[in-house]
Amino acid sequence: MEKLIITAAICGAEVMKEQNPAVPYTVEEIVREAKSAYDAGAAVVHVHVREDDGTPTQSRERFKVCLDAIRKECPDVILIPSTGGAVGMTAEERLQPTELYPEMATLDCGTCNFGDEVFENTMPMMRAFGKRMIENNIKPEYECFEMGHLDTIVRMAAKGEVPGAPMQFNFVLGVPGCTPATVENLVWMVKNIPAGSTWTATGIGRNAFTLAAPAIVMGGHVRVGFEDNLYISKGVLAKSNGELVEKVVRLAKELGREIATPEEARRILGLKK
Ligand code: KMH
Ligand code: ZN
Repeated sequence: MEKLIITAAICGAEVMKEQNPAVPYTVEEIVREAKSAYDAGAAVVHVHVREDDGTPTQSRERFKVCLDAIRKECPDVILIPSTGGAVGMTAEERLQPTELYPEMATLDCGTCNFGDEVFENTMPMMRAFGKRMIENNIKPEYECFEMGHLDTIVRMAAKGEVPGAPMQFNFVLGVPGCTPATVENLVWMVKNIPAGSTWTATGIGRNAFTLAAPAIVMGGHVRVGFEDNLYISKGVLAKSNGELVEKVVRLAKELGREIATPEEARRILGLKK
């Protein structure tokens, strides 16, 4: 089995300091959280950015400042900026980080309920995102919140509308209104990816670690972080993203899976850099 790639989703667009004071907004705070995760064993950081007051933004300039600042502290880390942004943003707004030519970026694979809101990813939007990533030579991390998202994106890849093999999927399970974070659902997802693909499991909220454990055993990879879960254990807020990554490292050690360095992760994901 390949070594385990741990991704840290350090801030997201929705969670706020009122929920956990360690949620980062400023450039300095974003770097602090990325470094805590990297030092703990994360090879990948999934990046959203905020204004200093916490407002989510997809500003190309803000992304550039944050990505450059993270790279200074974590020189070889794989950075996956978000093109999902926050619910309600336009496609053009969301695509801004792709103008910075990151080696990877997320590509969300369909419209879905997102709590009380609707996260819109229409077919024309996804074609535009796929075209941009093909043109800018960016490897997508295909975010699937629903079983149907997986079917959709595999068909789009077969038509050449989005980048194809080897595909990297992130199964984000447990968002209220989307596919629940059960082992059964994870197994269904994994059974339906094209041969040669890689995949990561992200369990939302209390499912963060209960989905991480089967992913470790099944040969997948794991994402944790404040974007997905604010607690280290029931009722106890995590002090940092690093603390969440450390818990995955402990689980992996107990289950006999080694942790991938960024260099090893690039090879596993088929990245050229
Ligand atoms: N903030 C969510 C609505 C992504 O990064 O690509 C979408 C999201 C997905 O976080
Ligand atoms: Zn995200």
